[in-house]
Amino acid sequence: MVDPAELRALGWDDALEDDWQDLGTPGSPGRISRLDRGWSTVLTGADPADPANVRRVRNIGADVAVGDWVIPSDDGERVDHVMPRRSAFVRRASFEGSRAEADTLAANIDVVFLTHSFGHAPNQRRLERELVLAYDSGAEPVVVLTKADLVDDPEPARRELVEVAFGVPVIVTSGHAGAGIEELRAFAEGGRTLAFLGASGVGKSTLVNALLGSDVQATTEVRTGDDRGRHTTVAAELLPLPNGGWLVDTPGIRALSLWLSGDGIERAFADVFDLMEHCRFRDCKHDREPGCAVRAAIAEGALDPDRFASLERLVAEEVALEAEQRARTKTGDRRRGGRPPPEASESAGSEDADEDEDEAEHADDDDADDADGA
Ligand SMILES: Nc1nc2c(ncn2[C@@H]2O[C@H](COP(=O)(O)OP(=O)(O)OP(=O)(O)O)[C@@H](O)[C@H]2O)c(=O)[nH]1
Ligand SMILES: [Mg+2]
Ligand SMILES: [Zn+2]
Repeated sequence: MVDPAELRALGWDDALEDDWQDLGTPGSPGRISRLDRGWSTVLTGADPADPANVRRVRNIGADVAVGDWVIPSDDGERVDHVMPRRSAFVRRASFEGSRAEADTLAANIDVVFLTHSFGHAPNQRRLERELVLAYDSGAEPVVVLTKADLVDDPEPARRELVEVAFGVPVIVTSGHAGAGIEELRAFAEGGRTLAFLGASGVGKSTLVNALLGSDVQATTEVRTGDDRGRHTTVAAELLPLPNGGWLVDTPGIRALSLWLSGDGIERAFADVFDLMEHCRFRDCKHDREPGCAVRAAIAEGALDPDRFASLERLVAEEVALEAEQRARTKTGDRRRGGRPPPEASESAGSEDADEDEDEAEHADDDDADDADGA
């Protein structure tokens, strides 16, 4: 049943092949293109328009996200295996209040487009946070500025984002004017998987349609008055690009809270960590210590104090989250009767997250989008 060429066109690679061989080549691998309550749509060939390439598989109890490679049971009643992820974009689900739950927005993404609109003032703090999440996800971040047709000169806003992007490309686009589309498409070369991420109404689906060359995804006007989006896209979906490669459109997300952190903070704030190396004391708190390189850089105007405050907030958030996750792991251990905990970044709490996906998105849109950006 498994056609290797079809799987390759879906993004299957040598690493996945090795993992599958290690499992003893069970079943027929497929890739999840969308999730509905309790069900996943699994592609087994590159053309989703061909019904022979599409399976509906129950995913109750499975920790899965759009973009995942899975081995469904033959009868489609279960997901038997979720293949190891090359990357996963995981945030803390906001609807759980104080409880730490993971929400995997998409898996096996090669390039994540952090999408901002010229329709709003550039938001450096939001981008910093997105860069941390992107680095932690394992995907390569690219900053995408949309709706360039709205401004006479895109340069000032672009430069503000470049200031905190530190070498990450910042691409100016307009879905309406067709600008920057080929630059975006180039990131899919070699059959890679791209994903859009950003607030509602920034124009993600409009760019998706421009890349697909047809109006596959619905788009809706932003609200008059405040320019906020209406959460038109309600579920992530994996879509084939006409010349190879894949694209994930995602629902707009208001707030991104950190989940498991690797070295995302260190990478997104490499400039500040470099400065810290030059503080006189190894345990410098960068407050009032003599010889503090961070304070010196702020005094000289070489480091934006808001950027440093943003870093301190993210570090505090990470520390609090790690404490929560430790507490959670302990509870989980008791529940599982001493079995080893699943790898936190992939499994913790995600069953709930999947089932509550709709609520998760709606919890986000209650409040003003981009409240942090206003
Ligand atoms: N002027 C201008 N408007 C745009 C452009 N791209 C999108 N828009 C408009 O912005 C509104 C929102 O666009 P969408 O593509 O639906 O935004 P989205 O990011 O997918 O929003 P959600 O699905 O809610 O997350 C629509 O009215 C679009 O026509 C653009 O390049 N220029
Ligand atoms: Mg959309
Ligand atoms: Zn210091």
